Amino acid sequence: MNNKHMTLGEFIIDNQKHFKYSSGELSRLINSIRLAAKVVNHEIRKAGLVDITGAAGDINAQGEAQQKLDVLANDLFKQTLINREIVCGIASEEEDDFVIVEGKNKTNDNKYVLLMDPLDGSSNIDVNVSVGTIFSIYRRISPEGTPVTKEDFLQKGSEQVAAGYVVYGTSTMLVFTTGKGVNGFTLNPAIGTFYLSHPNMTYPEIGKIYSVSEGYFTHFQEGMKRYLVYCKELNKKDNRPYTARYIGSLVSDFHRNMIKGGIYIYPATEITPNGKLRLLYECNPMAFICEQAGGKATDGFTRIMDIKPTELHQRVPFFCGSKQMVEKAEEFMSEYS
Ligand code: AHM
Ligand code: MG
Repeated sequence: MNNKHMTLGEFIIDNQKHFKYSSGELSRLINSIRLAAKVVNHEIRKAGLVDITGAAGDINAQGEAQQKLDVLANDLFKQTLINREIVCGIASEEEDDFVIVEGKNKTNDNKYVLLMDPLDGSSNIDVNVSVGTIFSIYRRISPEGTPVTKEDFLQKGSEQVAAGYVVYGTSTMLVFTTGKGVNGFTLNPAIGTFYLSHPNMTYPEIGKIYSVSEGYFTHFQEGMKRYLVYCKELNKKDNRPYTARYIGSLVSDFHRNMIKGGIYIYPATEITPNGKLRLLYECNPMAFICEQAGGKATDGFTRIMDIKPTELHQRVPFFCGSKQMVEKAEEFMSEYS
C-alpha cells in the first residue's frame, strides 16, 4: 500500500516484519497504546469544561470523585494495558514503584515492560497549552513466567525496543519508533483514526531554535551560560541569533524542534544538580526518537542512552535536538564546566 491515507493500524501490520522481535506481541502492544491515547485525548479535550462540570476533587453526577487529568491518564493507560495482558510490568512517573502485571494464572508470559510519563507538562492543562504522553518499551531480562523485577526497568536506553509520544496539540499526533526511523500519525477526531501524516521524520542537522528556561540563568553552570550567550550573538553565517521558543511542555518543544530544527535543554542548576527530567520516563524515550530521526541526545557530556540507570525516578540533565547544535552546546560544556 502507498503511504497516502495509510492508517496506524495498517502501518503496524505492514511493518511488523521489520520489528526487532516479530512475534506480534509488540504490534498488539502498540495497538493498545493507540487505543489508550484516543481515550486520554477524549478526556483532555473536555478539560476546559471542568469548571462547568466540576473541578478535580469534586464528586460528579455518578457519585465518583473527579480525578486530576494526570492521574486519570495514568489509570487509563495502565488499565488498557493490564486488561489486554500485553505487558508483564509497568513503571510510571506517577507511581512510586513499578507494577507487576500478572496473567490469568498468576504467571505472565508477556515479554515487554512499559515505562511512561502518562501526562507530561500537566501544569499546562489549566492554561490550555499542549501536553503529551511519553512511552518507552523494553524486552524483559528476567525469565518469562516469573514476576518482573526492578532490573527489567533499569536497562540502558540503548536497549529500548520502541518509544514514542502522543502530543495533544492543535491536533493529536502519535509519533513513534521501533528502531527503524520515526513516523508520525495524526488523529482524525471525527472517526477516531490515526493517519500516517509524517512519514520518516528527520531532525534537521542544524536549526535556529533554542528551548531553555532561561529564567534560571543565574543558577546555570558556566558552560551553559556561555552557550546561551553564543545563541544570542549575531553571526549571519550560521543563522544567529537563534529564536527562543519554550513552551514548558517537553513533548511539544521536542516535536516543534524535530520538525523545524533546534535544541532543547533542561540543564543542571545549582538547585537541581541533575536537572528536572526523568531518565526513564522522559529522556530515554525522547533520546531514542531523536537519534532515530538523525538528532543527538546527551546530558551535556555523555550519550543519554548509554547511562546505566540506578533508580526508577532518576533525573538527568537533557540536551537534545539537531546534531550540530547539540555538539556545539557540548563543546561549551566541556570547555567551561
Ligand atoms: P512534569 O513531568 O512534572 O510535567 O515536568 C516535566 C516538564 C516538561 O514537560 C517541561 O519541559 C519541564 O517540565 C518544564 O519545567 P520548568 O517549568 O522548570 O521549565
Ligand atoms: Mg513529565
